[in-house]
Amino acid sequence: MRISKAAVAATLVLGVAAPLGLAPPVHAATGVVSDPVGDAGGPQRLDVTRATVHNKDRLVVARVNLAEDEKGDIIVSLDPRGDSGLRLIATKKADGSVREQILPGAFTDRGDIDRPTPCRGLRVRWAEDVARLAMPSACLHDGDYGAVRFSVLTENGADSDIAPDRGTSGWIPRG
Ligand SMILES: [Ca+2]
Repeated sequence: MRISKAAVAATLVLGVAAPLGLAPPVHAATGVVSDPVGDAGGPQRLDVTRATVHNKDRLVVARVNLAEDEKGDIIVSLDPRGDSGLRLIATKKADGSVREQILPGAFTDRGDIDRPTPCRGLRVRWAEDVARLAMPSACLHDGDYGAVRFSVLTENGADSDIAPDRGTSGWIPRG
C-alpha cells in the first residue's frame, strides 16, 4: 500500500492529538527532532530538517528528512539507556547507489567500543530527500534494551549537520 507523506504526517498529528481511547498508541514509542534548514555549512551539504526514531519491539526505524537530496553519509547514533550503543550509517554514492553499515559505539559512548560489527541486518532506503534506516532489535545487545535516545550527523566533505544541535533526543520508550 502506498502512503503519501501527507497521509503519514496527518496520522502522526492524529496520533498525538486524538483523545485517549480513539486511536491506538502506535506512535507512543517515537522520538522526533526538528532541525533548521540552511544550517549545514553551505550548498550541496546534507541538511537535516527532521529526524524520527520509532523504538519498536522488533525494529528500530530511523527516518531522516533532508532539505535536498545530496550524496554523502547519514549517521544515526543510537544510545540505549545504561549501555553502549551503535551508529547506523547510510551512504549515498555519486552514482546514486546506497550502502548501509552498522558500527559499534554511539556518539554518547566514551572512548572506543571494542566490539565487532554487530550485525548485517540494517536495511536502508534513501529515496530523494528521505532516508529510512531499519535495524532489527537483535542487533543491539541481542534485543535486551529498553529506552533509546538518538542524534543524527551528516557528512559530505566534512561534518555537515547535526541534529539536535546539542545533546540528543529525549528518551524513547520501547514499544
Ligand atoms: Ca539542518
